[in-house]
Amino acid sequence: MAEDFEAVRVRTLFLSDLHLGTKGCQAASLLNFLKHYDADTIYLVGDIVDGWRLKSGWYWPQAHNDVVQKLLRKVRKGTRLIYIPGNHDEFLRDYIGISLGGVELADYALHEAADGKRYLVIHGDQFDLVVRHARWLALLGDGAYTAALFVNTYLNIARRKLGLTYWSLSSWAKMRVKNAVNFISRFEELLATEAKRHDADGVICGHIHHAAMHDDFGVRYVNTGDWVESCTAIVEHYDGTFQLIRWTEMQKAKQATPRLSAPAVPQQKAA
Ligand SMILES: [Mn+2]
Repeated sequence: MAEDFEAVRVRTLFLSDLHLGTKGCQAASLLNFLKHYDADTIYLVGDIVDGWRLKSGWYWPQAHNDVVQKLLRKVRKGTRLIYIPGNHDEFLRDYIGISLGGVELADYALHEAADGKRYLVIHGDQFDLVVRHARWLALLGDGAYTAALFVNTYLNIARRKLGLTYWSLSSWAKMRVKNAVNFISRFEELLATEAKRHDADGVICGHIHHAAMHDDFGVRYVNTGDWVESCTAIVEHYDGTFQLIRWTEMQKAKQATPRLSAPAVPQQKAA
């Protein structure tokens, strides 16, 4: 179908935390965004399909299907699609390293930007346990940190096998508003440290539903946000610059500014 706009082409598009399969997913908005942006490479940075929610009751409206179809259509047209599963689509972690219908599945990726900078691309849930227990883990040292990462993975698998709902970081953070700020900053610092461990210039992650882009911890920290509340995405332009897109706000701003080519509205005379 012909649209009345031309899609913006970018080098890379990063999306995470779509939570398709839940009522919270803003699929219509996301579909609209995907119509406006085309990319050479798309990274899906986890929690794309919410397997935990789907298990407890099927919710899959047409709009969610449309999003999947739109992404696959881009793949058919030549976009490289890399899917890095998160904790809510952890069932896909069993398929890591293989390609499903042109979609590459990976645990994490190292993205090289146009300017040669390297970014670790990872969902981020791997660090939940460490984020929550940072204080005593720091006291126990390096071994405890590695052990916590290991335990985190197996704890989640065990919870899944037992049919328990996944512990959600974002809802936890919201319940304790006072702690949320500390929590976010601890998460950011940990992910920045992980980027350094990979000799990368930065990290691109999701998970905490809090879009951001800064250099507060010595390397670039980029968080893609989510499509449940904030409707955010990260794009890399052809010159290697990154942009945080807040789609809802961008759409509102566009509506507020009349287009130059728009026909003049005849002035209505008062009756
Ligand atoms: Mn997550």
